[in-house]
Amino acid sequence: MSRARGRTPNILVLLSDTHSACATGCYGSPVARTPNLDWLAGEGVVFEAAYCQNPLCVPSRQSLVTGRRSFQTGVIHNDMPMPPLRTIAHVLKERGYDTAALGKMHFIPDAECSLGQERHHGFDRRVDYEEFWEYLRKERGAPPLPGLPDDPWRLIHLEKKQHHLQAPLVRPDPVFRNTNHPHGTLDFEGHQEALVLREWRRYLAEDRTRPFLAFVSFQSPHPTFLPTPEILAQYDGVEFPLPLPPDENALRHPFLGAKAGGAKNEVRRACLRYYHAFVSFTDSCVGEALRALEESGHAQGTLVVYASDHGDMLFEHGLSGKTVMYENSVRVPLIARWPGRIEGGWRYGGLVELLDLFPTLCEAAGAPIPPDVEGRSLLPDLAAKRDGGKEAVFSESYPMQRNRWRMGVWPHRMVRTREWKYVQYGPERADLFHLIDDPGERQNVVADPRFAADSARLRRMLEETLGPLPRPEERLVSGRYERLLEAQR
Ligand SMILES: [Ca+2]
Repeated sequence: MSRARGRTPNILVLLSDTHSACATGCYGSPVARTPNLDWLAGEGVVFEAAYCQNPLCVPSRQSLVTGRRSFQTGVIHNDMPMPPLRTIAHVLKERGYDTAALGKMHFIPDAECSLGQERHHGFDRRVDYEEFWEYLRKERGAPPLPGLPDDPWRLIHLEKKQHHLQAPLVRPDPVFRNTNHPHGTLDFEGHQEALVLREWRRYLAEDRTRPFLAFVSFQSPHPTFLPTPEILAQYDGVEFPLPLPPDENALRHPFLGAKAGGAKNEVRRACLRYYHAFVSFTDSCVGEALRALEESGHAQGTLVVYASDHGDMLFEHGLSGKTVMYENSVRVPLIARWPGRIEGGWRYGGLVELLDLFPTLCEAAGAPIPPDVEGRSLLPDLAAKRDGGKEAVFSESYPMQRNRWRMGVWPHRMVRTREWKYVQYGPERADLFHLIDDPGERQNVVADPRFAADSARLRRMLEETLGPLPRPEERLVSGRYERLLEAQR
């Protein structure tokens, strides 16, 4: 699309955390109430098959903002600092953009490398954990936390401090008494989203001659699940069917089996209720952000994208949480709306990856696409209303030190084509699912000699894109960072 056809657009990226595509009305969920995302979907384009590059918070986000895969950013798990790579904000700033990242970006500070000086990564404006902590203390009366510094440059597990600060404001549900996550209710004002949306309205109200790139980024629906009481009440009486019990493949799986099963059905049902209510909370925040955009008069000239960093298993295959390559964990919602430039109200069935957003936003802004980014711009397909997509999409996951006992030491790598999903767990184990005949991923056919050629072809595709199987990740973690972690124990 040539820029001559319109003004340089504003760009709003609405990002959530842990929102599985399957838990969205416009993705066919029979129970999720997501009226604002459904509205956006009706106005824009819904990507049916969008995949994150690493189903874990920090690596997924750093991949999205740099347009590179995890093995290229080197940020392969949550405790790793963001290296000084160029982000989409650096590139668009050179094109004349005002850049802001309001809310959770999950840049881990590299205390030794940057001495705390670089937390912006190209964004002119940041509202981050330290602003939220100050907000909780000064405006919500959260008590100080002895033993935890206010300086985020001295903390690695930023969310942990947030949960501690929020705890006195939370009303936990007794059903979760004996679980790791005491899900419950929390009023809107106790959420990071309250501050982020307030700052977003302020940002929109400022006089600005330059176009903006703004990330408005929500912590929800990441656990702990803390919907407001009003939104939780919308799910009163809703029946949440439990997924099928884990299949043979999952139970016997050397890396997933130990994680399968566990929670009581009563707790699972309550978890699903709280999760979906928290998704509805996210949806209401999306609605509020879009209303603010509309009221500012900018909506017509703004490209809006909604995405999430990864999903959640929601007890499919007996699993909860993320980091695995099943659909609930790696497939994410992705919706784009650009009034007047992209025809709305249709669904894009082709395979796409979150790292395609980097070149897409560059092209929309009229900025040159850096030659070394991995993704492919979606704009030509969107402009032509053409359902293209990639031959294959990829995701990586590197078991962290603390879950090695069940996930092994080797990287888990996925390639997905229209027909197949192949997951490699180091040199010794792989899963192969035929997604057309087996969309639930319950028949692992990797040992079936009829599909040996398919397995070999998919393994080659993995190596061509992600390189040869790397050594266990312990050798990829820098000694510098290990020492920092050690100092905090
Ligand atoms: Ca996340």
